[in-house]
Amino acid sequence: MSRGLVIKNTGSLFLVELEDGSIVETNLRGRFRLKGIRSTNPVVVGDVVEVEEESIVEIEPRKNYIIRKSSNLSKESHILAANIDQVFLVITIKKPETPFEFIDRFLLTANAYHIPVVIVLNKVDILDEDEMALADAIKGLYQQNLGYKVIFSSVLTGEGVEEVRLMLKDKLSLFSGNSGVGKSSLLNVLDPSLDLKVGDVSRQHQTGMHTTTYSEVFSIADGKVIDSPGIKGFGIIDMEASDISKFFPDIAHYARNCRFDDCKHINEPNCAVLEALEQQKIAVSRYNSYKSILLDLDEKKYR
Ligand SMILES: Nc1nc2c(ncn2[C@@H]2O[C@H](COP(=O)(O)OP(=O)(O)O)[C@@H](O)[C@H]2O)c(=O)[nH]1
Ligand SMILES: [Mg+2]
Ligand SMILES: [Zn+2]
Repeated sequence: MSRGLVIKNTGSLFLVELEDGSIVETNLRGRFRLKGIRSTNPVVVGDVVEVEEESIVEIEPRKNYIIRKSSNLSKESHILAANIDQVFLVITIKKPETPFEFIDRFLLTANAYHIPVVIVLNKVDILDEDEMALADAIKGLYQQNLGYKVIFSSVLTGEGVEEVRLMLKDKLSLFSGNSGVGKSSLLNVLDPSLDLKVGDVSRQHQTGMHTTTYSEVFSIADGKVIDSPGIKGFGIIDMEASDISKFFPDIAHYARNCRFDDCKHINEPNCAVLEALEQQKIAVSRYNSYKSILLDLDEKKYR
């Protein structure tokens, strides 16, 4: 039996990179299939598996995984990838502008999934002075206040690229972010042999709306990166209102002092969060994201 990492899944076949570096094509053994895992796909990229005679006979417990709900109707979920060490959230101030709410929703979900996030603020080469000041403020908020590493980068000048490269070493990483922020461009400068398509047309569009595009693990800069067309951001997973403030550490910090234990920090009396907001101890953008996510939840509940 040998141990390996699932690097690609195309339907019923799984490519597994064994510990000696060789890559084998495997399938799932019959009896293993019956093990009743409630997902449309029991084995995914990022899984560490035991292989015997070209069959996957065991999956090691996952430290995390990210899912996509198959559809509103079905209760089944589709697992996109497992055992992710870190996510690089690529954002830009312009061309395109990444909304704060997108960033905060992303951080919330990653937090719930227990996946560390590194924020890469790309395209700093096109920022004027005012926009650069905004970039510094974003770094102040997310790095100094919230503890996320923030790396300024530019594919054109090479700024930040080495820093990203060093962080990839020996890890399984995911690159996320809105379309057009420069994910493929960054991966290409990190490893030109990848030759990913850059520009407006995403690979998904090229292959047509209804084709399933498969996730794949690339070896790059002494590490591994998952390229998954299905993951741009990741949706908010099912959460209770109380979970949301828990995963906003800046809000949770003050929520302890609210008068009511179940305070939602919207309009309750003696709310320590609203007080902190007024005193500018909580960033307005963060509070707005929190509120918007909370209201979305309420809407879903009453639909
Ligand atoms: N000025 C500038 N343009 C960039 C940078 N990174 C990417 N781009 C451009 O942004 C566009 C989208 O890049 P792409 O890598 O396809 O983004 P993706 O959708 O996130 O994969 C392309 O036209 C790139 O040339 C950068 O650091 N600076
Ligand atoms: Mg791309
Ligand atoms: Zn409150």
